[in-house]
Amino acid sequence: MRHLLISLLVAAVAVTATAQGNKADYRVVPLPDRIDGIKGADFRLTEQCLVNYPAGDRNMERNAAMLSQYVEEMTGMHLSTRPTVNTKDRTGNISLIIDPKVNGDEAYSILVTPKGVEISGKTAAGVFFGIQALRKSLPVGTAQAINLPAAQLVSNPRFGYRGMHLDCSRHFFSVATVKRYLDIMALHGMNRLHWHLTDDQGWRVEIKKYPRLAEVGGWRNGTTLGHNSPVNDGIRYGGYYTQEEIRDIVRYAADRYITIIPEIDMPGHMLGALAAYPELGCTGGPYEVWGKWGVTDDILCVGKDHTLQFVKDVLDEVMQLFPGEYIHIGGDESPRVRWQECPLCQQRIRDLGIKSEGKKSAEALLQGWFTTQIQDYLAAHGRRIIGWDELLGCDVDPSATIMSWRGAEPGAEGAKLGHDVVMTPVGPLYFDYYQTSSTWNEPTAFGGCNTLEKVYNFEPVAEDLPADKRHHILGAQANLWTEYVTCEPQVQYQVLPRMAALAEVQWIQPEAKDYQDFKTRLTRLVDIYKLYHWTYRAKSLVEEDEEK
Ligand code: TNX
Repeated sequence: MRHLLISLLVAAVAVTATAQGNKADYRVVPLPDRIDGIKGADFRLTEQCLVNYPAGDRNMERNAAMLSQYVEEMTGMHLSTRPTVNTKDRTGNISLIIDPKVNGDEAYSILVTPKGVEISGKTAAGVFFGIQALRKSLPVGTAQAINLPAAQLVSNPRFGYRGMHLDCSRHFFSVATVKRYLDIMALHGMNRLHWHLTDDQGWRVEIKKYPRLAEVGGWRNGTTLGHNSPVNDGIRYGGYYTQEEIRDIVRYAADRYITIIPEIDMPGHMLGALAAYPELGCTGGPYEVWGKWGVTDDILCVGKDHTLQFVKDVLDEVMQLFPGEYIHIGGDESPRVRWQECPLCQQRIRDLGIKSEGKKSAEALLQGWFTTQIQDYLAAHGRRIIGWDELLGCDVDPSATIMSWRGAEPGAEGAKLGHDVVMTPVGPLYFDYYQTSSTWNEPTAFGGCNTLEKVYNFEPVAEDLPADKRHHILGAQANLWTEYVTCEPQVQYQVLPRMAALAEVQWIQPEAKDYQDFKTRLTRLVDIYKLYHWTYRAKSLVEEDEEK
């Protein structure tokens, strides 16, 4: 009897859970611009529904396959995909549609009526973001049917540049890890991966013309423990991506409408290359791939023509691998002490007639000259450069896009000078920083404190930026530097759930933002993190940090 009662009780709870759980909820992260209810019954999503896509459109075919895969992962229901030419096939099904009337290149519109679901975009990318929204509105858990309330959703991302960065130099991450990072970005509606591939601690991209870059520059003999302690683990560490692997990753990203922006950091952060080819430095070495963190004085010698040729050769191969418009050429943290003492660099300064101007030293302007050479070279190949905000101190051409990292002010300054700008200020967009002020039980991080709430409340466009300069703010990006990030679960922990907060910064209008409301919606997004066994900081969902 007692057993029967308990089983009945369990059954009753299970039934209620399914009844509640089997309804879609369109209040996802990022929140759509509009969710308008429509009169009429719910649409019932079952395994009988097909995913229609326009016949002959390869991108839409892939979109359909991905939607089908997502639904299966989330609910266990398998939906078949079908190429269609006829609009009457839409009844009872989900249809993916290219519709030039949708307002915005990456915007989506979702129409749910009792008769079917239509996900429309002006482009296949827009449809893909609509697919993500629909996917996120589904409850996680095995189901035979899900009710989708009749409604019309529309959303158009506020910014065109919605980025995440990943440093694969300080620590090296496998192809599978990078692909999962791209999957996480896709779930959050992001479209740019800034991939930091070279630095003092390791060169991570195969360059055929200079094989020692990866073979020698890709490996260090040990790594300091903690924040530059005197203890080095003495363990040889490294790795690199072959060109074939890079192509595979670029394709994987493109399938998710993510453009990869590779960063080859120059003229500083180059010890990996100097260890491989010491003639590229001012002193000639010997150099070692660094087992410490920070900024080294050893940088490229730009007094030698050979160095310029080397950089161009490397960029030739990089351009072959990465079809996107932008190449990130770094430019940050480049001490000029070697240049001050290097006869060849000083000769270059004289030959070019460079003179210091006010606060700008001759060596700073030499970096500007070097950057311009590279910028012109890339421009001749139809590419544009992005660089860190240090470039503002080197008189570079306004056609260079600036990444504002030392706070938000350099970004505003750059925009006023006519540069396009991506906002990625240390506070709050450095995801290598702690996400709480009480760090005792946290994995070691760089320092600082960028809480979920701080990220959520970030506003990329400075209030006092003149109206005619505002269009220069292309968007925002969070950076994951990996000095202290050693494995994939830690990569995920640092970015989740802060990426969700960033996604709302990138997608929705400031007046639509509401942190408390975001947090209630976030719990359902986290159900998806759990489904995929992604590591995330659970405490950020419940606790309020005193340091907001
Ligand atoms: C500064 S951001 C750097 C990186 C470090 C990071 C640590 C930037 C352009 N340079 O080299 O990894 O700080 O937070």
